[in-house]
Amino acid sequence: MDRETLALANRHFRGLGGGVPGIGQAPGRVAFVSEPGAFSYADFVRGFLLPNLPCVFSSAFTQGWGSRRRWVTPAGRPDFDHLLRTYGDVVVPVANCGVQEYNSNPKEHMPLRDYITYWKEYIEGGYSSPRGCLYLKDWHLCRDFPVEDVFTLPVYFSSDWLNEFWDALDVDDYRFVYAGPAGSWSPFHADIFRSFSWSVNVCGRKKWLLFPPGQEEALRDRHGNLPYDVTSPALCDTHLYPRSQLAGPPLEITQEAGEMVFVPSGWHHQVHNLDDTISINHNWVNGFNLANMWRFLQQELCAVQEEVIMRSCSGINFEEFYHFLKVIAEKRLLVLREAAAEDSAGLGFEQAAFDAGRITEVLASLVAHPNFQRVDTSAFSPRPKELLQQLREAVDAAVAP
Ligand SMILES: O=C(O)CCC(=O)C(=O)O
Ligand SMILES: [Fe+2]
Repeated sequence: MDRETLALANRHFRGLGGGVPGIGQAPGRVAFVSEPGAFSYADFVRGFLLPNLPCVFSSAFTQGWGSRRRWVTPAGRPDFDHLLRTYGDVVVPVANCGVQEYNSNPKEHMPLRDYITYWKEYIEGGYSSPRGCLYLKDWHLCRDFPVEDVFTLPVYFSSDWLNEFWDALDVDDYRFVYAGPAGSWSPFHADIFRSFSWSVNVCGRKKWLLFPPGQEEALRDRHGNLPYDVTSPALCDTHLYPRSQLAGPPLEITQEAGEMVFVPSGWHHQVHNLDDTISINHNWVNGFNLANMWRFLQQELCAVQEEVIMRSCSGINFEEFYHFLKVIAEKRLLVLREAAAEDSAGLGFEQAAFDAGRITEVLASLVAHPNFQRVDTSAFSPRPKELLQQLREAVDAAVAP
């Protein structure tokens, strides 16, 4: 991050005064970025991260990726033989698109070999099977095969605290492979913790339906529940969905092979595979959407009232959120104190200053939260208020002329 972008980003968040950005008027269409050489990280911050708007990057951005070379036949179809040879024994999660379980699909686990056998039979059966339409989702390929040359992380997505945090703990990640036949789909949702996501089609095409934050409120049914399928004719039934007429149409994207979609924070979406498709999808959080994550966790707490239940709903409680902030904060403090020349994302001193500033704001709010004040922090190292103090000093020093 350069100094000018840092100043712009700081002004943006100061202007919000701790609030979360609205997006104002939703754009009529999604921007397309065609030229890697003519589009910098600063352009991405200015055009998409700060205003929280989606965009599509052309396939030129993923030209050299190992997965695009090796997982795809010359005809542009999934190379089942290669995938079988390389990953056939790996056990992968598979969702059944035909069965609704709350607003999602039940999952089972099977070796990739069995999934590919199913997939081939599904194609031979004219895209139909007595087993229904099965969709391989959320396969942690990078966790299973850390050294494979599958993709090159684009610089735009390189400030990725969720994966930085999990990598530091060596436990988990939010890096996924999806693979499924034409017709497989992901029900209407917003991403975990209001994270951003990026998604690249290794082969095949996807249709995305995207709704800006807040639009989903008009799509709730009369019980307040969000729809499972926004294309369902039931949404026209004003008795069932009293406010659906107020919702604008979704922004539509047809994502071609090799193209990369940026999904901003808190945008609800539904995704349909138009061909036999393999994609790489990551969820990521950083200084630009940290306040959205924090607001989401507080809303979850209001919804469930019990922190223990909260953990089972969103997968994280306030104590763990503190731990997440602490791990990232300490790494940024190292950069700012010049003990380390670069942060792990390689985005430099200004990025570390920006990150520390964003953590300071959210940590101050966490420390002041009554539920966090009930947590016994006496054994935490550093204590939350000490960390806050260290961050404030480092941020002040970083902006000093
Ligand atoms: O590709 C899909 O089926 C879903 C992708 C998605 O929801 C995401 O990347 O956020
Ligand atoms: Fe998603």
